[in-house]
Amino acid sequence: MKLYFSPGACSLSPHIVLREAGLDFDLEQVDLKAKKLKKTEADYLPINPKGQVPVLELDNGKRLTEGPAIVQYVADQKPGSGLAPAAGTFERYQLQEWLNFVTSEIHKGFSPLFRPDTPDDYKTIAKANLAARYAMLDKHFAGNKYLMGDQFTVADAYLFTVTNWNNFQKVDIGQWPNVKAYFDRVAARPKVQEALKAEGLIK
Ligand SMILES: N[C@@H](CCC(=O)N[C@@H](CS)C(=O)NCC(=O)O)C(=O)O
Repeated sequence: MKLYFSPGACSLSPHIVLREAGLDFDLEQVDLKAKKLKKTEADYLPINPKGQVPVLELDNGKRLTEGPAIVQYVADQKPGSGLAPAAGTFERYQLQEWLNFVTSEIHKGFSPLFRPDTPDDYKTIAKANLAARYAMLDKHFAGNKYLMGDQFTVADAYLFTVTNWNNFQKVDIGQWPNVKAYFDRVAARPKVQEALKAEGLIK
């Protein structure tokens, strides 16, 4: 398997999940601005016409895009890992509920903040929207170790990845103490540390 990624981008989520699942995989870095592979400078759009990471390429050449789909595929390769509840169970839909929340309310809530052409007034609104989401999550983490309770799942890899972007936006997550404790708890996981090191995000 091969994961197309860009350091610190949302592709960090499937990167963490691949390591947590203990699967063999290669990493291929993408230059998202140039839409080229970093190593060979080959065009990236034939690989993913969306021009985005992540892409998971299977050994048979098939490709999967969209982070929430990729992390579930990876988790299902290791059913005993606890990374996702079994397909068809109510708990699996609860996992999808969280993945959808993270993707639509948090991940895409951040996107305008990273665009140089977003008007400052809109950035203020986007930051307020995100703050409201994190205030809700702070209440959740007052009584839960992870999104799904006691068990670390793929939804945590995703929420950790996007919550890390607060650093780039100079937003102090210490204002939500339970979110901060959750973030530190996930960051301390050995496989998360490995992924952060492999992407050059920590030494
Ligand atoms: N809906 C996609 C969004 C992926 C996405 O937003 N990727 C960003 C990095 S976090 C990207 O590749 N941006 C470059 C671009 O859109 O040109 C998913 O959930 O996987």
